[in-house]
Amino acid sequence: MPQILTAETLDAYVLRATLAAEAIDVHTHILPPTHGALMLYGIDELLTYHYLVAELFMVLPLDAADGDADSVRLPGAPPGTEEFFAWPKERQAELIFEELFVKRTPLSEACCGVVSVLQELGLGAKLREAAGAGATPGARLGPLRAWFAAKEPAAYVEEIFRLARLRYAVMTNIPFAPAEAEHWPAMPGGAAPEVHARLRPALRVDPLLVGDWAAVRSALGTAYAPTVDGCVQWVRDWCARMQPVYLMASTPHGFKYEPGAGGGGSGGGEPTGGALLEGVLLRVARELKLPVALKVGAVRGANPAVRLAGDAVEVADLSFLRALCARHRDVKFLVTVLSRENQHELCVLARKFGNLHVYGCWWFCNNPSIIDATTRMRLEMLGTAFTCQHSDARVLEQLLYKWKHSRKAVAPALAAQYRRLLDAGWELTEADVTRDLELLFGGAYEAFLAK
Ligand code: FIX
Ligand code: ZN
Repeated sequence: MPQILTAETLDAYVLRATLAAEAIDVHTHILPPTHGALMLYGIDELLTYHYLVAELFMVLPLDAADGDADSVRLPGAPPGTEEFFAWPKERQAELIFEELFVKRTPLSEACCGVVSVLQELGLGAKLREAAGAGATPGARLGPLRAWFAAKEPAAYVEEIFRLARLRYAVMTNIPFAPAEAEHWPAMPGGAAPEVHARLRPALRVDPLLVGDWAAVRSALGTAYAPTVDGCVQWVRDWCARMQPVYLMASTPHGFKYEPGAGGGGSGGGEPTGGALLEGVLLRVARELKLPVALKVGAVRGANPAVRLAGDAVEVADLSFLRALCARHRDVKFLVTVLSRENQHELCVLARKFGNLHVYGCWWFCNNPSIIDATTRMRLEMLGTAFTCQHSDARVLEQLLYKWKHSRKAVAPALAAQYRRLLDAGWELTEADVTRDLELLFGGAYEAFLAK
């Protein structure tokens, strides 16, 4: 007998089912244990997440060294940005903990995330001790550090994925970063490396979308011709080596797309941005039937002094996306936007183009209030034909809080939409909810990939 949901049982059931549903994380920055120190985990990595670095520099006094070369810093004064980044990670983490968790209540979503993670791992008491009056600043984090240090990385990945109720996560693999590239076997001829079973590769190729020929040229090295064709071969080889699930790039701010520029660059001069986009990225995507995942709306380096924490957001002009989807109907685009103002237009475009799939609430949109509003709108406009969330986790344990907080934000939005359906006269079963959650938490993404 199907279990029929009523107005009375709906909310509690949807919350329970959403918290329990297994999800696919379609975009993270987690790297496998085989990448050694590039796999980030533990208390120091959690505390030095760039979201928290941004919050630290909001509360520290202005950095005189940034603006006035003649000023002298007093001994014991808080560090400027340069000095801070020169410190060992442990010292950076201690300052962030002192400023954001001891001197202040850790209220923001990113601070609250650290608290959630430690609670999920059964470390709540150790956290309270660390933040308590009895602990001295330099020694606060010692017991927490010791707990994480005892973990064996590969088994720990498995443990976290089970706790977060994730099937697998897609990584961000950047062949332009030498420290990452060296972990993949030499090609041609190198066998594909064993990647942890919970992680799948994605080939990140921002310079091709940005038209950054200098970066592409240096990645080609001496083994590839510095031409569009050489570049195509380089991307093909990386795909053979990595077996990515998609190609990914984020657009530069103010991005424009000029259709038809793909033919240039094969002759003498430097390939143009259009040639790298159409003649390389879209060409390889089409040839290997790989989707292109786009991230739209970041303004990189708005404050370069704080490094990764210095990126900002813009309301993007999405006319480029309309043109891309219309012109390249045989290429599939997975798209997320950073500005909440772009979310509505993105939904409309997804309704127009079967080659466009919307995924996740990215970064500055990955806050419960925005997830709630965005998910409600997407459910109304797209039904279950979208992927409601990705974590963007950089540190392994962030999977715990990002998914827990997202599930709690998605459940009421979903229940509200079901309530409308009940009011309209539909009979809803528990099995319907299970099927819908499967789609929203990764099934619709996999169906899009298989299209
Ligand atoms: O471009 C990206 O993949 C972004 O997610 C990152 O650049 C960003 O630093 C980040 O970690 C956001 O969550
Ligand atoms: Zn990301």
